[in-house]
Amino acid sequence: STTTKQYGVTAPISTAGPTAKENELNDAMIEELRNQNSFESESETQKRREVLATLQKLTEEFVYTVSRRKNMSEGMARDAGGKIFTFGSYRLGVYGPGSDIDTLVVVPKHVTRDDFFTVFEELLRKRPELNKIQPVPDAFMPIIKTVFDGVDIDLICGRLDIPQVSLDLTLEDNNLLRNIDDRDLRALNGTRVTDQILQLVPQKMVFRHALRTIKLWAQRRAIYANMFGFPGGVAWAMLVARICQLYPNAVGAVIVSKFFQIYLQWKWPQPVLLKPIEDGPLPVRIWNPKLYGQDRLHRMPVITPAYPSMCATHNITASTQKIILKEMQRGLEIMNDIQFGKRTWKDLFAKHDFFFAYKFYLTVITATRDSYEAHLKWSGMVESKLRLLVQKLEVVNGIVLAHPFVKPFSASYICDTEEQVFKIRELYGSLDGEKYAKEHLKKVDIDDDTDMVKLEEEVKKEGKHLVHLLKLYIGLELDLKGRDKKMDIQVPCSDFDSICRNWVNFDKDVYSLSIRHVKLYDLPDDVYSEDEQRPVKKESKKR
Ligand code: 3AT
Ligand code: MN
Ligand code: MN
Repeated sequence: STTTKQYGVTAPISTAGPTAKENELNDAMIEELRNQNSFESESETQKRREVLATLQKLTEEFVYTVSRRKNMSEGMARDAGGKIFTFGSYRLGVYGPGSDIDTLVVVPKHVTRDDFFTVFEELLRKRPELNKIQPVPDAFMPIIKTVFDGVDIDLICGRLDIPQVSLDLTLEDNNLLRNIDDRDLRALNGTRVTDQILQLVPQKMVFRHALRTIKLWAQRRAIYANMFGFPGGVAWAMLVARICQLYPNAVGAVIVSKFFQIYLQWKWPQPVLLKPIEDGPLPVRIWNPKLYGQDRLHRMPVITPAYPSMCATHNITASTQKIILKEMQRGLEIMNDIQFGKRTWKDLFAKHDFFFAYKFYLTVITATRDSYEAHLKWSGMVESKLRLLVQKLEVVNGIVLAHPFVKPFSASYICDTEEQVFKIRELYGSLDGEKYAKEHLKKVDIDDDTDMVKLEEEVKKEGKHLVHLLKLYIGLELDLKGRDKKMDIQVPCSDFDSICRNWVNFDKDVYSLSIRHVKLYDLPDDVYSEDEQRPVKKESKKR
């Protein structure tokens, strides 16, 4: 079945169907996705469906219970309904063995978020299938994280200004957004955006295959991370969806190839849109570079299709844009070679070379002498600000590129003395620090199951000190020609330091932050995987 219908804001570039060769290429792509463990088994998917059916029942019980408590009649309480929706990779159909299910619980107006974190939470806790539960009610996106019957489930709540939420409700209607608060608006947004994306692509299966390939490529190349200035899952999905609109009858492999071609030629900052930006009933801001100076600064805007439209890529900086385009160039070259049989899909998914690529790195180190929970808050806050440091660095004379790495590393140590605490905070992030820790400190591995209370008590009883550390890396490409081989990063670093120290809970006796240079050959071993050979300095030939 071919289509000539227009999807999106322009006519398609080509409505041609696949050639025999393109079908072959596509089969090879899907085969490689299989080899890379991108798909899960049918039985695991069946399990997800069962869990979702249970959660739907629990949602109805939740709404019923709250309704009864608020003196509704039996019949009215039943009719109040309640419905779950999904978003994220599960909804898009690009989930793999490790994916969670992002689930939105939609409730009528007499059920509150408070009820969600009390009544619904209680209902969950009563279930024998519940393996883990971690409610986070005070976050920007209030959430209950659970593992239910072995499946990771993220649950958020969205409350509508309607008396009943029936099973046939959809979230398309913009008027549903009237009279709800910002948190509810944000909660509904995830599902509204994913539903729209799926509606706006001509062939869902083609879109899914292409998106799986692009996601895996972006993850392996370390350019998948909204927080650090790269596109996140929703942005990558929209970028792929736009290419699907332009080639409505192409197979996934062709979409991937056109993806690289088109975005390399794109006249950035022209926005990527899946449909014309809609006006709506709320007094909220819609992305509009003509009206808002902030929106004009977006370098590679990718705009969400659901009202109120927003830019999903506002975090991209001058440096991360260069890195993304460089990776796309590499992608394009590999695609050409794949077509000529000179390389294979596996090559597209090769691991990044971040810890080989630069002569100089900066490492940002956070340390906490308090609970692990406090450390997660402090380091999480610093992580979320890292791209501000990148933006300050990339405008320094002599710095061509400031490349943030998308994955933090962490470790916790038991120190015998105050001096050791001081020392590891100074040296962590470098090869020397790694050696020091190995020789003098006791490393503790902390995960979800660690009994932190017990651990902290033991350390205290022995008169020792527990310190939690986290390190982030920024690769620096320098151009010091014609300069006196000096560049001043004092100002950006101290600015960043001040921003972080402004954190509401900051306490200098508990938390620390430092930024240090590390040369390529002084990087610690733990940034390399076992199958990687760390770079070795060639002996300089002295005459
Ligand atoms: P996985 O297959 O689960 O790894 P995903 O695309 O589903 O990929 P997530 O589950 O992390 O990724 O996120 C799903 C959506 O939830 C994406 C984003 O719209 C929203 N989201 C994720 N993390 C946050 C956050 N910290 N704050 C607000 N929204 C978030
Ligand atoms: Mn997810
Ligand atoms: Mn999630």
